[in-house]
Amino acid sequence: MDFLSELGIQDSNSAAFCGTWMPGEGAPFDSFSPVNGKRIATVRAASRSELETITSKAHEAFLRWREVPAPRRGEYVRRMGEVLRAKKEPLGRLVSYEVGKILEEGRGEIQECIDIADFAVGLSRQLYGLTIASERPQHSMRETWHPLGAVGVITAFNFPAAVWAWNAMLALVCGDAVVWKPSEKAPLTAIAMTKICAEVLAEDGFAPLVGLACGSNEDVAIPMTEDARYPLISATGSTRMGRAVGQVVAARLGRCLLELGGNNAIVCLEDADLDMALRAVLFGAVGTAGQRCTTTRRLLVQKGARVELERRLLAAYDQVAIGDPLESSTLMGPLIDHDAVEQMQRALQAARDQGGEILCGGDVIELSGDLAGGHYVKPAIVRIRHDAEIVQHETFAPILYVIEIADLDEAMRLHNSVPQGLSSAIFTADVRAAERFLSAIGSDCGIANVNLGTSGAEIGGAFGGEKDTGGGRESGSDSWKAYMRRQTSTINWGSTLPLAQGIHFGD
Ligand code: UN1
Repeated sequence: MDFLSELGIQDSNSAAFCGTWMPGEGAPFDSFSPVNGKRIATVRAASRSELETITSKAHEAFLRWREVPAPRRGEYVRRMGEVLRAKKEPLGRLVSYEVGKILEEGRGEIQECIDIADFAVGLSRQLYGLTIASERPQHSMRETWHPLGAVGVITAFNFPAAVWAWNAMLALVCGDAVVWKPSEKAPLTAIAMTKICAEVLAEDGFAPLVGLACGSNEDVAIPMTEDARYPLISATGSTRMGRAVGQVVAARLGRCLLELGGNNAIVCLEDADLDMALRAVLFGAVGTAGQRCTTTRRLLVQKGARVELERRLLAAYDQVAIGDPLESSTLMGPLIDHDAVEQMQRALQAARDQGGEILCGGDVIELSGDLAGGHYVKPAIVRIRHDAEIVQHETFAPILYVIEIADLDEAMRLHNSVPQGLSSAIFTADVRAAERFLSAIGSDCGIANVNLGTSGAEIGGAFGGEKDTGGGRESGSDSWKAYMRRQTSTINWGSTLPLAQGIHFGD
């Protein structure tokens, strides 16, 4: 476990950072590895009063930070990206060991942090506003973007570094502070990331800009969402959690950026390249053990391709090496915990009860030796009717529902008939079908791809989805606008005072 010491993780660690590490007065808890169920280290949670200090220090730091020119803020983020590059390997290993994704994906997750840091550096010189033609003579109008304040970032276990980085790197160049409430299932990755990024900011007294408060919902998440010193709460997790956060933040007229559940489908038409479709479905459904919000959960396959694609999928699933995520030959590591295994079993039972046929997998696997006590399962393929109720739900596990469709019309209707709207994809060689899938009458998701899968988005695009997915957009494109406040200014450089809309008032 050299990576733990390389990242400064000790046997007992504070998860309360306000520019300096605080005692961590909340109830201590352990971070367990899903690889073998073993305790990795103890974490001392942030108490409610520590959160108060973290919030006020972040806010104070923000008041100074907002005056630093944006390109200079970008310079700090550039240096964070450099340290992340240097620490990519131990960080990737920690992600892999703490949440169970395979090392290749753990490394990919840190690469995603580096990529967004690079993006944010460029952005720091491109926080463009507008100039607008005024209807009044000798007037000019413009729109500028200003820093917002401290952003509360609540993240899930499955992307324990990258989702924070999407938020933090943009927020920092936008002139904001960030206070992070990570998942209690992945606190060590959060501690390591905070240590690395705070060090870059510390030289100039800006370390409180990256506050960390890992603790219970009562002590941390709820007070953060209620606190007007957080003009923006960015939350990633279940739709249930997002609904609760959204209501509390809306009640105080704060802003929310929500990234919630997905129920992502790949549509595969008869004219598709089945080799490509196969690989995309495999990565989308089995990658990260089905624990991405972008995981492929439904395969809507046209009648003429179903038998062949099922055959190839069954052969491919049979070859999936399940085991230690840190071993290079492994393709699928464990689920995050015992609860996740149980939820998968419950979903499979519901699928059976609703007429689904389990084509393969679903079994719980007890591995021995170093992996005894880990939460391993076999990925499942279930052939099912689309009107089975279970298909409406996101189960955070590797279950792929295969649904036969007659044509593109039926595919699109069924595709959009679930409450969630995150990611989607179509495999076809027909440009008309592809464009229709991407059109206003096509996929209703925030992400819609052609001839590639539902997961593994690049950071350059805006990431997020519609309906029960929450409507937020993070990461690339113009997502940065969520982290700033917009100001419209009209400047009168003449010596009369004409009113807009041609109104005469007392003259
Ligand atoms: C998530 O699962 O919360 O597109 C994020 C993807 C990754 C991000 C997933 N880049 O699959």
